[in-house]
Amino acid sequence: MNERIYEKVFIGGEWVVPKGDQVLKSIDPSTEYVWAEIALPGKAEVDMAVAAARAALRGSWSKFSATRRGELLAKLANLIRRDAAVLAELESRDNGKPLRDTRGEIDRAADWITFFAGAADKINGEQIPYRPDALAYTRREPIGVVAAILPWNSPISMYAWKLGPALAAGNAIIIKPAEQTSVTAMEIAKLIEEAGFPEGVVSVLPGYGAEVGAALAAHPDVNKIAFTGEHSTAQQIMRAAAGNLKRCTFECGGKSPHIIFEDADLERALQVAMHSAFRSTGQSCSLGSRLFVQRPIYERFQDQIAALAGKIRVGAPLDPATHIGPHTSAEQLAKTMKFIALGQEEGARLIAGGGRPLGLDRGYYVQPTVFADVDNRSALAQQEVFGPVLSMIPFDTEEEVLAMANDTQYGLVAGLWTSDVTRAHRIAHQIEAGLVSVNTYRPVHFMLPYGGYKLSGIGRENGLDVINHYTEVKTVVVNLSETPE
Ligand code: TXE
Repeated sequence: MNERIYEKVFIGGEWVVPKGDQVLKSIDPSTEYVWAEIALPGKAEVDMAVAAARAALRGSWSKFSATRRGELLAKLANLIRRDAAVLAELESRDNGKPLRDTRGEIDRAADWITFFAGAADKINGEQIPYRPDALAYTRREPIGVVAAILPWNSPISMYAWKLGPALAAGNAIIIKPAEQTSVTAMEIAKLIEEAGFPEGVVSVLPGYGAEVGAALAAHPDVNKIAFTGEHSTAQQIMRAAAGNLKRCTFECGGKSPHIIFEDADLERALQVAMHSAFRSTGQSCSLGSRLFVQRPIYERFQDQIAALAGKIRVGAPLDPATHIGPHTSAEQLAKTMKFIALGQEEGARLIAGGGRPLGLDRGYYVQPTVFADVDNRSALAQQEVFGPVLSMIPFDTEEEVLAMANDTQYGLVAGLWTSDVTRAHRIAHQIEAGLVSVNTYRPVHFMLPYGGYKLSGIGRENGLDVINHYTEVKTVVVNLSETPE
């Protein structure tokens, strides 16, 4: 029996029964049973949400002061904190992440929204010394209707990353959660209603990418798409968005290099390398999935990684002892198993995992898997697995590892461990990635701009930088002389 049924979706401040009679079935990845059903909106509901967003932008929302917008966001953040325990449990059921991870993710999502609540009334234009007899200044105006198309791997984080800056800057937003994980999006819609945002400022449209997502991407009255997902989907969205030249920001995954030099603090590097390879069952865009280790310490490191990988507890998301849960979907599990087979065909040496864990008969589980001696040009090292599969690659010199690290179509995150500060900066400057960390890995934070080079995306999220992607700059020039030109 389904435990959660949502018959209505949140559009224009109201709960609306979609015109079609289709439902979205959400599977609990630890049991493989459908556990939630959500009514599916279609083209009619997309039009309705866009019209409501436009009306809000013309009406009540445009009259809100920036400070008041911030207050509403802060209220929403507090409601998320209030309901964090329930939201975490729902997310663990829907997505498969262990409770301790979803709990942390929800707290962070509230912090993210709080940060942008504070930013709302600090979005300034500038005065420009254009001419002595003129006043020139810029205004940062909202772009308009934003459609946020979300992935399934970190549903609540991605919700917050997009909603926070969009509303702080005075836009209206339509959220389309991923079809695999829409339950918490529906729950947060209730909190948006409770916070008291004016109708139309936020609508939540669950649905399939090819239908609801594509309709939003092509809609002539949507002004911006904020997307996280696969780069080939971003390319489709870009084509669909070309009609009215929508502003687009994309965050599209990676194959990030994690580099350990022999002069590093090896104990810390080892712990962090493990965590960065297997967190979220490997379903994270920022994994340190290519682990480059300098030759003199390579063998020792390899043995330690293999031993630690074998100790990771794979299990049910709601079990507090679980380190990593199942994949979120059967498709993702199949993709991981395909890459494990491919790695072996390509001649990489399997040193840990490689199969399904014993004793877990149902659920999309897989063992944390480590391959050693991986060829950086192989498919295993070049393509995003999005599963708990680590590729270890030895190197001798700084030049060699830098060339290999940059030899990828992606460029999201990079990490390096060394005690040589000059080398650290030298590499950080040459690496083609949007976020480089030294002696830590992936410091993702609301204050720090985040996004990719190359196929990892366009634009940045987080930090005050992201506000540029949610505003249009308007230049105003006022002639102050008596003789207008
Ligand atoms: O992604 P999709 P999928 C990578 C990861 C994963 C792979 C496939 O490697 O294995 O992508 O995942 C919506 N128009 N990442 O297939 O399809 C879709 O409904 C508009 C990395 O799930 O890109 C969902 O809401 N929207 C990533 C969202 O796009 C469309 C996180 C993402 O789904 C659409 C997720 C269309 N034509 C996957 N087609 C990261 N960067 O963290 C789909 N969608």
